Amino acid sequence: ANGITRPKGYRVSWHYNPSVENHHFGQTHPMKPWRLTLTKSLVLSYGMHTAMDCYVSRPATREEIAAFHKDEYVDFLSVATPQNIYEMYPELATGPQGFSSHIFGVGDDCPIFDGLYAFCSNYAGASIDAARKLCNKQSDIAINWSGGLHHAKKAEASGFCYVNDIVLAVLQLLRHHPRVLYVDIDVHHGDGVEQAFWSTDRVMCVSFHKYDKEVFFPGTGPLESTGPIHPDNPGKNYTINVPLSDGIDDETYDYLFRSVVEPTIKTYHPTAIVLQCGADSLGHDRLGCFNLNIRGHGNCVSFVKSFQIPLLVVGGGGYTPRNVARAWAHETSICIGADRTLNPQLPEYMPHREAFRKEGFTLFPNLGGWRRENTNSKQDVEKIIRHVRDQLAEIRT
Ligand code: TV7
Ligand code: CA
Ligand code: ZN
Repeated sequence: ANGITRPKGYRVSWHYNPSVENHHFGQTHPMKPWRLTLTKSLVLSYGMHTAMDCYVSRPATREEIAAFHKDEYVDFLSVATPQNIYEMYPELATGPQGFSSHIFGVGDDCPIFDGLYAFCSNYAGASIDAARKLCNKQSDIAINWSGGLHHAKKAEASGFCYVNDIVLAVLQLLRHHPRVLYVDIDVHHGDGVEQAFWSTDRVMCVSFHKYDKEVFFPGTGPLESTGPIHPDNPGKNYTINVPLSDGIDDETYDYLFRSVVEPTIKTYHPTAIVLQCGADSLGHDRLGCFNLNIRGHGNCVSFVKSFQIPLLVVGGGGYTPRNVARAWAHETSICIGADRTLNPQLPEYMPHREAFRKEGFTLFPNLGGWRRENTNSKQDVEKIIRHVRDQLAEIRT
């Protein structure tokens, strides 16, 4: 009745364990698992689940997490609780306001909350499951909106990320795929993934992000950061960074995204792609500073999908929950080829409909123009495109 049908000629799978919704970083912390509840509400109310293979993902095992993370760090995550953490590390109690400690990165950004390990193993398990579906060719596009936590390091939590599900999924893909392309449209730099694959040519990392060294988190990802410098290192030139400033609009972002991603795919010939869809690059995000609309953000998904290469789609940041849900529901519809079928008016009857009242129950509120202007000049954009073109010329085989 809602006109949603399975896509013709390809398969999409959705990987999710609703237990991730039961975890909370803290009252004032910007990361709200509620955005995943709202996303699910929209996806199900639009009937999009009927067009996908839906899996309740299993938690990642200790061994799976240890494929990237250091054993001591996995041990720490699996035993730390809000009750025992100060007994184990009294130093933590004396930390300054707004701190991140040297104890595996724990602090205000990455608090120890109840059920932390269950939360981590569940979002990571969903990304690994999704990667396996692509490897065994049961899916052409696999989606995990609870994943995309791109800052986590081998033995350190960072920027709301504890376990790097993207790195774990890429390692799974590398078992079957010679070359994996990683594309990251979160407003923050994808530093954890970049660092993990810095010295290999089997993964090419491309991140678009706000860059303002020492001011905007995490402070890495300038245009010149393109991999190791040593000529013998295979990773040289296999990292692409697209540093941006405040207020970038749909048109500029779309032009840049196409101008960077198309030549990258045509040069690198990835056999699988991972797309991190952090929704903090939307206008009106609580932490972000860009001006993108839901459609502008979604155009990146449409463009990557158009290459018809096995695709893993993950979430990431996004701090205005109702808009995160709008974006990821719209992007789910793009994945199943139903974006022209969906009614832009939200379903009449759906759980949590009230959460969308402010912008008037539409999937596409106007999110542009809240930061008065786009501070990325035509010259800045052209400089980036030239730099990427020259960089790709170095690796053309
Ligand atoms: C992928 N920005 C993650 C993005 C991670 C950003 C940061 C906060 C923040 C944390 C809070 C909080 C906050 C209103 C915003 C240098 C600091 C400054 C902690 C207060 N309110 C992703 C991480 C970033 C925590 N961190 O890419 C508890 O903002 O800038 C920083 C570091 C030190 C720590 N303090 C912030 O989107 C998922 N944190 C309120 C309560
Ligand atoms: Ca990014
Ligand atoms: Zn982010």
